[in-house]
Amino acid sequence: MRFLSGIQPSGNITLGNYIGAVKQFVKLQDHPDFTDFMVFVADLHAITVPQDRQALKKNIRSLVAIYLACGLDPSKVHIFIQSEVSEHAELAWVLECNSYIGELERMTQYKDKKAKQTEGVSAGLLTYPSLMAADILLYDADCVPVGQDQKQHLELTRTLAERFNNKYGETFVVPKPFIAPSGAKIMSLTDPTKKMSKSDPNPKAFISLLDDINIIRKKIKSAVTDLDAKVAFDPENKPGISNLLTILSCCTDTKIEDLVKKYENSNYATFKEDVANAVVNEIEPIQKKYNELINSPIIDEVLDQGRDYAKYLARKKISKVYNKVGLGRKR
Ligand code: AQP
Repeated sequence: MRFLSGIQPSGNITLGNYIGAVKQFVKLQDHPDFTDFMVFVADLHAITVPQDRQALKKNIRSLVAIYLACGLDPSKVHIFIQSEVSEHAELAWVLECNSYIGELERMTQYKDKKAKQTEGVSAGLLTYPSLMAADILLYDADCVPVGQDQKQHLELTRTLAERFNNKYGETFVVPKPFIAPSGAKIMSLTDPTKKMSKSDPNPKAFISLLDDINIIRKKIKSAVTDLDAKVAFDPENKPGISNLLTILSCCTDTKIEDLVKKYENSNYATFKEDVANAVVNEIEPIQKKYNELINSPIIDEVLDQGRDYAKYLARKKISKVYNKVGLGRKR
């Protein structure tokens, strides 16, 4: 089975991206079901909203160093940059021509991001799911791990694959979603009803894996909770405390119900102190490795290998697609 996933370099990767995605990849890279494991930097997706050129370049390299620092092993995982494999954009165009505007406009993430845009909304924001479908279908990925928020896009990918296969003959593998059982969604620290996002304009809303350790402690101590003063798991009525319980559970590999028992007589200050310690214990070693890697030639070696491997698979698939659609010279 081929595993494939990517993260946008749209900011510094957050504790949410780490718990919901990278930590899962690191666990799964040793899973015997996966004969092929591909993780990329989704830079083409990042430009669907405005990006600063220098910041984008920095974030791309930084994300690769983070992947490695978190434990992705380049002898098991092909790591590459999406824009270095031009077939992603080529297949995205073909899939866009087989996507309906109505189905793209129905996507919740498009509606949310559109509402947040203060200036013109790019056509790329609307067609983002067709590019995501191209990322997956280009490699016949069987397994694509997604958080709840990306589930709708994966369903559209399945629809597009089936539509293309029906119209032009068997071409793509229809991918299955893979949703991590717990800790899949980490919420904002300032508004725990909203997802923690790396592009949140308020830096107090998220923990970046590259935040100074003291800042991380401060952000957790000032995380929005409630006046109830009882540590309990109730995402609807106590979203802030429930989010901190989820974070603690994921950072310590402890069940939420065991944590609720442990803290039933604790005040919020003690509980938050323990959450902060657990997050720091998880992030500090990653930062140490990151600092060793960020200026080392290893990053380019890993990316060259990843690009060559991805390009080899992608070229074969795009030639097949162009031929089926009738593009280019007669074959
Ligand atoms: N808060 C989260 N909790 C758990 N998982 C999360 N992911 C994102 N946020 C959380 C997972 O991280 C992976 C990569 O996400 P992405 O960068 O491709 O897109 P995103 O979901 O839009 O992430 P952000 O941080 O919210 O980025 P911006 O601010 O640029 O939109 C995915 O597997 C996602 O589920």
